[in-house]
Amino acid sequence: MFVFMTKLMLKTLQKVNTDKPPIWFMRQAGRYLPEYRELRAKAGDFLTMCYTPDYATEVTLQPIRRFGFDAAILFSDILVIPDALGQKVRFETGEGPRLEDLNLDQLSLDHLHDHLAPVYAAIGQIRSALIAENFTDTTLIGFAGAPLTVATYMIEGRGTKDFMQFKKFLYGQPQEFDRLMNLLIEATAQYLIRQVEAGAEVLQLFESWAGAVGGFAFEKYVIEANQKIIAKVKAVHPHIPIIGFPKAAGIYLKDYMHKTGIDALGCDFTLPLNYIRDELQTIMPVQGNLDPGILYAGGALLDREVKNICDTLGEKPYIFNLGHGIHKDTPIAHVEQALKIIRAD
Ligand code: 1CP
Repeated sequence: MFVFMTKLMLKTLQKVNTDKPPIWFMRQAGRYLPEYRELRAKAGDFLTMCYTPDYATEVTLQPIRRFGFDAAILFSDILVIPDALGQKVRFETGEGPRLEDLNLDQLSLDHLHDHLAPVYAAIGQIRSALIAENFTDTTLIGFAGAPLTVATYMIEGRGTKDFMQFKKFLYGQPQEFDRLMNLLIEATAQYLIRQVEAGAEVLQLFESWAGAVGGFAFEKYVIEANQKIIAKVKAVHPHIPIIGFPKAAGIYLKDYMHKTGIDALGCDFTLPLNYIRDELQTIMPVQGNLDPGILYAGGALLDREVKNICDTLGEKPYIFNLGHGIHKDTPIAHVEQALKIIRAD
């Protein structure tokens, strides 16, 4: 008899209650793992890792082998999109991303899929590796940065704390900014559609810098831009679950949830658990939201906070995750401590 088993993560996204929540951690592949650091040293360059399917597959699998997470996330970066559009990106060790000066006239969709072909190949290879290594309940998440977040890097040329060059462009050259956003919307939608075709089972849109704007800019460049991408993806793949992660969106969160078409909300660590349970989890499944700083600090507080998340959100579908990416110096023992509590609860 053919028995159809749905994966834990997919069940939760279909709003089915499960005994235990699926678990994965944002940025779960990365420098806190010695096996990652070893491979990174061998590859030499971060983007080489992203664009070499063997490396990307290996690194994606590393946290799954070590911790048995319920979801694997494609090893790549949100900045492969500017790179594929023609704005060269490089990563200096310990310095973060550097992008060459933005020139809108030089960006184009023409080489998008050629450039990203290794990423699509990696997705297929990761799916095969998960099966070969018997991680048959592990769901593969594909992802992209949302346009506003990616645009902050394209305009600033690097990570920023105050977003002032970005805002000067957004508010000072609105037509040019719209041109950039429209290009990113199209590129991101096409990229995500191809990821699904290559084997991604869930998608996450990282709007990590949603909290950088408010008012009309939030409405247009966060909500509308995310909505357009999701509509384009769902027009081709209506059943693909999409998780939105609009970090620090505060008072705009419910609007974001109702208008973008996401299936689940990634909650950042600033959101109070009772608010998530009473106001957000009543709308759709939620994901989150342990403060990576608490995971880094460890101790009795980590035990309490993890248990509190499980107890507060456990009545309805939720995915255990962090409220932002794991810090690179996080002790592995703290990850194990958190997992023990979630799994025992
Ligand atoms: O080895 C290294 O030195 C590179 C460190 C690193 C890693 C491991 C970067 C550079 N990116 C990544 C991988 C990555 N990035 C993943 C892989 C999958 C996983 O989660 O395991 C994902 C999903 C991302 C997404 C990403 N990149 C985001 C959105 C999530 C978030 O943290 O808010 C952002 C903002 C980036 C940009 C970026 N890439 C890398 C760095 C250091 C940064 C942040 C730069 C900054 O703003 O200071």
